[in-house]
Amino acid sequence: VAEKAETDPAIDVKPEANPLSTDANGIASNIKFHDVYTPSFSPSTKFELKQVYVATAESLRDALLQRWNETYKHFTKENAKTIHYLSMEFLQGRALLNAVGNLELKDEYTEALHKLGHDLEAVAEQEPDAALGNGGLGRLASCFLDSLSTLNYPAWGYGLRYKYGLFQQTITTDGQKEQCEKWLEMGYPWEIPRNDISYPVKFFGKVVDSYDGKEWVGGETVSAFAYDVPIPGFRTKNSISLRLWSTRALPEDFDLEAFNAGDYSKAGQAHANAERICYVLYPGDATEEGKLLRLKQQYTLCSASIQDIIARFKERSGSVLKWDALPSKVAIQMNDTHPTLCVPELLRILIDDEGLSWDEAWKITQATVAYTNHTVLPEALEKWPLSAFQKLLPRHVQIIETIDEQFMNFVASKVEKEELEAKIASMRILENVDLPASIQSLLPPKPVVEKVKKGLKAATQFVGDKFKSADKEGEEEEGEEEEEEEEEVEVVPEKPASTVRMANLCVIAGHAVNGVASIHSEIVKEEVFNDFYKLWPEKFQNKTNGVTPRRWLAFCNPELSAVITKWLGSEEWILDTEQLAGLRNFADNKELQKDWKQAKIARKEKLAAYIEAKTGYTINPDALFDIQVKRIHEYKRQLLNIMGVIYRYQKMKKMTPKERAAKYVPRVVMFGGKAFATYWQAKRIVKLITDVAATVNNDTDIGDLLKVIMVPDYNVSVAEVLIPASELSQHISTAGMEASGTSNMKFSMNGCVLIGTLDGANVEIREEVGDDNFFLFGAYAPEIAGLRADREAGKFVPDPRFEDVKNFIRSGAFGDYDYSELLGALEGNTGYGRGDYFLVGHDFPAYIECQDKVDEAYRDQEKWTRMSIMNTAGSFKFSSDRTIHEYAKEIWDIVPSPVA
Ligand code: T68
Repeated sequence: VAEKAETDPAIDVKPEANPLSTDANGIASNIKFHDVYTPSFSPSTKFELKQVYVATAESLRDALLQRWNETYKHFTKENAKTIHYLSMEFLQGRALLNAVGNLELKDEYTEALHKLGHDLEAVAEQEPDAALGNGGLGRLASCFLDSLSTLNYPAWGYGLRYKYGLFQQTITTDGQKEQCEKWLEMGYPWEIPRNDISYPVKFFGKVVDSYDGKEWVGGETVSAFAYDVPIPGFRTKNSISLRLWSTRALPEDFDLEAFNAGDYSKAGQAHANAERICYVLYPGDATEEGKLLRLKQQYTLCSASIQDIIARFKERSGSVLKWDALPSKVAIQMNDTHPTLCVPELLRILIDDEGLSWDEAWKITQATVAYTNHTVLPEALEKWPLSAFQKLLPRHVQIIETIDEQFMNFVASKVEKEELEAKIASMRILENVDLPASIQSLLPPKPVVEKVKKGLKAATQFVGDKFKSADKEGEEEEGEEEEEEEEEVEVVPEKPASTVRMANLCVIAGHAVNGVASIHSEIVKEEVFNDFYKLWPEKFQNKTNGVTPRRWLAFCNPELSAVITKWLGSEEWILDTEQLAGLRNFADNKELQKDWKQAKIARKEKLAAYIEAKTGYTINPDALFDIQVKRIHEYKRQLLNIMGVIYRYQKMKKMTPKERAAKYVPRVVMFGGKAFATYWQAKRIVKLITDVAATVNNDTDIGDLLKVIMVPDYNVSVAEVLIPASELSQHISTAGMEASGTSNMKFSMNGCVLIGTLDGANVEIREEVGDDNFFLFGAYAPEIAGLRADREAGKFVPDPRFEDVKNFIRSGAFGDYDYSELLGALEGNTGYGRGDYFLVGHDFPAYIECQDKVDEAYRDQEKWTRMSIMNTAGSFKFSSDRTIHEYAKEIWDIVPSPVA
């Protein structure tokens, strides 16, 4: 130890509990205290990065806990209306630098760790990402929590504590490989298990009539336990909580008898069943088992959260419990349809457990819940097979049937009799389910149905018995002659599977429905939910997404932040992003431009080092850094990007070195993103990117002029390295298909110029930063349907340059992998996934021409830097603080409640 003391400064620091210290000495001893007295590792004289990370996180947690406790006490005392944000996904990323940043203790922690012989950034890198989400939807939920806490709103986040988050991606010569992600391996020092908070969550069983209503009996019950992750606000004492549920069976469910008899699997069956629920984010749902598991997950989130919300409401109500006051105290936001079950669950508890009437319970539920839609892709609008639902949640099915019937009655009171059947078919919750008699009787009498020829299938699924009787009537009216020609059969219509349409339930039950960018909200009103919009225009709103400027600018890009603060004169922009617009005044200022470029190059150098470490490729920090990061999906069109790269490469190869250098600026095209494990087309795109990279990056003719990088395992913390270093970023989805996008906002905030289609939030970003500072190309949303129709009619003539690129890939220029399935999807005339549904071929010429303009603009560095400044300046609207204020005022009706 004595020997170590000379080299290890940590030895000099005495372990001492200083949970609230804000000076470096006190913090250092507190970190040491945790290393010694709340250890996670064996005692040792070594105080290495992993140990330091955990002890530092625990020290920060002390400070957060104090804030959390005070905030909780304060909210309880004030009993103000609270928003409960329910989401199956939260993409929190790392917590350490966010916590020191939000607590404004970065310098103090840097110094404290220095005293302990460590570097804050290196320590922070030990933390695994909490990747409890797929992409934009999950990250949005995390940004919202940051803003809710910062803006002092009374709020809770509710989610699931998946043991394994989104898979870890490795990139090999075969493309993407998935491995289990293990964020809990070292424990998770940020969470606080609340051993006193658990709720029973029940599945299966049956419903019986009881003397005062319905009773759900039998079945199996698991317990959902609460784990709280503190969410610190910036420049406030408020700290809210993300409550994550983890499922376990109770000790009494362990079958000791079976165990002693040697039947271990039977003994632990209940435990295994319970724990399986929270094993992985997004279990594959291709099988019946998978569907059931996913539905169990959704119900666990909803049931535990609703019980928790109600327990708190009761506790705060004391002796004056008034259920009709619930909506004045509780708002619930459903992040997409995944938490839809909170609607029937709230109804069930109010009716079955609390004894309210249907009408009272329905009124309260409607006034409490609201729904955000994040997608217009039909395959992403959730539908559950009614059979699985019935098995798992029999009482909820009854409740949904009642909502469905009441809704149909409502529709009947609003629409013409003639259109009733069609409207009901498109809008009701249950699909392919016979109409209840009460609704049948409202339909106009069926016209006489023509005789049906043998083998002909019924056109509609909703006729059931009526079909047969109508058929018989027809028989009487028609003559013998026809009878001879057409052999009559009794038609039993083939019934497609009955499903529960979650989005319809959300729209019917919610008091507000919102899209996430202006163009998307219009599509929601005019297309996806048009019938509902006509019924309830007042329900539909837009809430353009936003991102937290703390994590996504102030903390991840300290260099640029310092420049912004210097030129704006204060740090106020971190809380009030509108001040960023002030940068416009200096956009032409040479001094600012110099500062700006220096900040950018610093981040580019960091990224270059990162890329080298992760991929082995060396990239030139002076090249144009061009980045596309997002989930790999055909509609996001990474394929368009890589085909553009191939086109560029082909052209370069045909030029002399001199011509090449004159036409092109050196460019590094980077991709990042994960493909869902069974989404083969997406995986082929990853494979193509890696193949192109292997060829282009090793081509000595090309050198630094073009490099292609597939950054492995893209996640929140990788985004924090990529985004600040980017100069051009690609948001090139088929118009009308990307609901919003949020990385576009982060890039723009970090002074990156966007190339994109007029889709999602691109539309609004372009409005704010100005047409000159955005590279626009491609078809517009209203043109898409016509273009697809043209294609189906065989009218599309592909650009020869597009054909060349396809042929080049087919020629084996990038290896011998068979890309015919990938390229085949770009051909033919029709069909989803075929006939180039995503219009890559249509937009290709405009895209490559637009990319030429990018090169030209980049050559003029002064102009480019100005564009970059104008992007940051114009990004002020895209703070999640603005978004949250809008939700608070226009949907949730909540007000800030800061701790004094
Ligand atoms: C994204 N949606 C939108 N969905 O694609 C994106 N889906 O345009 C938008 O900016 C973002 O939401 C935030 O509003 C998603 O990320 C999913 O991840 C998802 C998960 C499960 C099922 C369906």
